[in-house]
Amino acid sequence: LLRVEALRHALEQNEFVLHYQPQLDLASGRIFAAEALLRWNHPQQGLISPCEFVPLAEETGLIVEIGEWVLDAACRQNRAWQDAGLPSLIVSVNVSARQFAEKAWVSRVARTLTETGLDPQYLELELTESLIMQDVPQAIATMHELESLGVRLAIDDFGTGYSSLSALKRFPVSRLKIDRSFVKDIPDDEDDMAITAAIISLAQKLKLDVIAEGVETQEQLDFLRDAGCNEIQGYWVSRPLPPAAFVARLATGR
Ligand code: G
Ligand code: G
Ligand code: MN
Ligand code: NA
Repeated sequence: LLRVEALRHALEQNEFVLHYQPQLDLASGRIFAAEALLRWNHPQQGLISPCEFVPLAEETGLIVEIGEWVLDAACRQNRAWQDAGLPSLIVSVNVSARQFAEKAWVSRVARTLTETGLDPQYLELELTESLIMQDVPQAIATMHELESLGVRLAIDDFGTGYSSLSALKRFPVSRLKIDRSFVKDIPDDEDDMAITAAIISLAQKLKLDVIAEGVETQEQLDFLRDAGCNEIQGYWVSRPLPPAAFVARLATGR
């Protein structure tokens, strides 16, 4: 049984690590961004998926501290890659509702950018639709504060929540991430294909970037490209990779 003390211990012992999943721009054929994904490198059990500990961290509120660690580590890593002469990338970080609701969060983001020396345009924060919908006016206010810092905002798991299209227009976000549940059954499920194409066209009309998640096959990629989606994330490009493997992948040029 996982206890919160074990998670706190993991944080103190620096046992959390980030893996990076590349995002491919189909027009240029380049990896232009990466999503930072948390793992627990347990001394006995090895790598543990966030599905196994993020829920407890959310329940107990420890996700706030873990999230601060994630933000700091991702910004630090991205800056280190730039200092090493790698092409500049956007790194996106998942934000939990508890973290987003913290009073001091925006100033914490600002401080992390200053401390790590990362140019804010290379940080993207992924907010889920359900996080935003918990308190729309508050979320919009916080999003505007984050926008003023110069960071990018994305809506994660787009299509699975209940954000109305009129609300979407008021969110200062730069891109939508199409949830992988819609991508998974392309090209077999006509409804999922219709929904995916509709999200892509909505994004285009609102002048937002749009990325499809969970792309695993050439057929899915072909459908998405034909529908006008130029950004791809998923096993077809790469699994999430430890930093060294991610850099090796970047060095291949695509
Ligand atoms: O990478 P993976 O399958 O293991 O991620 C599983 C889930 O954990 C995803 O829903 C992802 O959004 C979430 N997750 C991964 N990293 C983080 C993180 O740094 N913070 C939060 N809050 N959730 C994360
Ligand atoms: O909720 P979020 O979108 O942050 O979750 C990202 C999760 O999706 C990570 O756990 C990651 O490992 C997983 N993932 C990434 N690409 C694929 C894919 O192509 N197929 C499947 N099944 N899972 C993926
Ligand atoms: Mn995500
Ligand atoms: Na997602």
